[in-house]
Amino acid sequence: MKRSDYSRILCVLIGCLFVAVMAGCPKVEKVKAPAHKPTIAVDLGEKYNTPDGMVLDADNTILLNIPNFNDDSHPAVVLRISEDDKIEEVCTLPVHPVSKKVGPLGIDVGPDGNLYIADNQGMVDHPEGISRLLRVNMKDGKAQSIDTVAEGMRMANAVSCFGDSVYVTETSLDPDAVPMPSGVYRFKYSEFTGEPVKVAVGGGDPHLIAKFTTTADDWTATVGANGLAFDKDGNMYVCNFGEASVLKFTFDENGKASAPTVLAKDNGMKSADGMKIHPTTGDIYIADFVANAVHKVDPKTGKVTIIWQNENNSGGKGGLLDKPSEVCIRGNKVYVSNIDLPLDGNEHDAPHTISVIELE
Ligand SMILES: [Ca+2]
Ligand SMILES: [Ca+2]
Repeated sequence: MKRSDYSRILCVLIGCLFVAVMAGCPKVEKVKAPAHKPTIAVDLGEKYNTPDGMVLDADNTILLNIPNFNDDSHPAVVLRISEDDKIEEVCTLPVHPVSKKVGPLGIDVGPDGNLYIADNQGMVDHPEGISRLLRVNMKDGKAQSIDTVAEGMRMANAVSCFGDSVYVTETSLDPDAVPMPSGVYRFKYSEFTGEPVKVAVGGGDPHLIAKFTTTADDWTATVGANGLAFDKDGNMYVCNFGEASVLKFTFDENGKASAPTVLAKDNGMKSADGMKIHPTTGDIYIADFVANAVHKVDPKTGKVTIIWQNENNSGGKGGLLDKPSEVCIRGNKVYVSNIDLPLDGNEHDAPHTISVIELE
């Protein structure tokens, strides 16, 4: 036998050993195949230094919130990402009269074609309960005017339009409580007739239709309800950031939410931030801020597949994830917002990017 034949046999044996070891591992499937390596979809530059919420619009463009938390000398805006990944501004968002700042996180498009945006005032050092839900009134793809339609939340975060209502996650109802409560608000569009709907701060408001708690032994204990999505059957999924879990809620015939069940927890997830449901497969995709990862969660079994993960402080170079906070699915691609907040051992650094991962 030639020396090269021995090498080949050795490689096969090592390969078999690797497969055998992996087969004995828990059900987390760690995929780092080159096909999933993220690249840069959009290099946003300093003017758009902090990206967050995204949603696919009806014309297959992506709407993207830019809160610019990391350098707010540039105003917070909504961008549109074209099908060939070019950006244009949709509108500049109005600052809050008290804080003189605006913190747009989640965004969704209503059945009226208008944009609903969570203004998280907790992120701009005003957690006392002045967070808002903004509505950007649209016509022919252009912003016409902007209204505040609801106010009184502490940490308004994700937004999801479903049926006759818009839903908003409240990431922290009481930061001092242990375990820390958070939840989901529901506003019917029919309530938005005049003055903004005012919710009572702290959790006693009837608009709060779901509530749960978060327990963790580090800073993530103060970050509860985050990503939000509905499946085709009308079930509601909510990310519990600090517990690295996905909760599922069903509704009865009167629209009352069930108690949550835990669909998935840990299993490779270190936090659960932004979330989207794949329109054809129904799989749930999650941005994991702490792990610098994107996960796929099977909605039936709760099985977690790590689509991509890289080390902390990647900088975002070449499209590597840099504290990802949101995902958005377009065709066979998952776009990822790198919010790049200076938390959890991360530095805010250029480039400021939207990454993209190609699925099979
Ligand atoms: Ca970066
Ligand atoms: Ca960074």
